[in-house]
Amino acid sequence: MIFEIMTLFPKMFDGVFEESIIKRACERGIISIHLENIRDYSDDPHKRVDDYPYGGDPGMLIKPEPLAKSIGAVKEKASHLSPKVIFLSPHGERLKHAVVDELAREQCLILLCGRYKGIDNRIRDRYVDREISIGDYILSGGEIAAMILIDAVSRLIPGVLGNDESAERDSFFNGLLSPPQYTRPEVFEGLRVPEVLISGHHKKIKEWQQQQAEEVTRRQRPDLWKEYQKLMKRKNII
Ligand code: 4F9
Repeated sequence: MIFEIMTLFPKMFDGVFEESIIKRACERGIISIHLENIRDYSDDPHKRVDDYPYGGDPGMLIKPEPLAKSIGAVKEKASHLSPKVIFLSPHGERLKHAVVDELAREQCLILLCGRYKGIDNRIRDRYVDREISIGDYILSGGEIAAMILIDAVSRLIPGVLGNDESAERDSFFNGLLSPPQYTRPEVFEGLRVPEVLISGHHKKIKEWQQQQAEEVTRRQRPDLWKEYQKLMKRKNII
């Protein structure tokens, strides 16, 4: 998977992908992350990329020309990978496991990070394939949302996680939150690790974990629980 990040602030990405799982995936060539500075595509003598909105609203917008040029250049470079243009924006559909899973099947994602008050809407209309939000709040720009998307998507690409880290046991993978986990010591501040986990009885442990996962999901995320129940009903019918 190639991630192409289009941003006015490439320095924000310094260090973020240089640790742990993402770093290893880059080194192994399973993913690569490229940065493009939108400002480099400005024809303006002062490299200006923003302008006032028509209609007199306060704030500034990113001009369409440097955006179109930068997206065009990257699309051409990656044309053999059928790149998808993703715009990180609070107007988009919410990023959740199912969306992450779909994106992980692509070969190249162009991540467009907006700044100021947004982008000229013609870019949305002409170039954006999918608009994605990480939640109902305003960030200073799309950069941090892009980092989150890259991290979550990368984890679902085959080979990125080692066996010990495998995604199948993560929350959301099977539609449930993961069950509680414990490590040594067996008693901590008077609290014991649930007996079943030290029993060595694998079938019982599995059953307990499934029951706990269902319980935690029902209590903490009734919305997910409803979806899970629907999914189970559908599976029983088939
Ligand atoms: C992007 C907010 C994705 C939530 C982009 C300001 C944003 C955002 N999810 N906020 N620019």
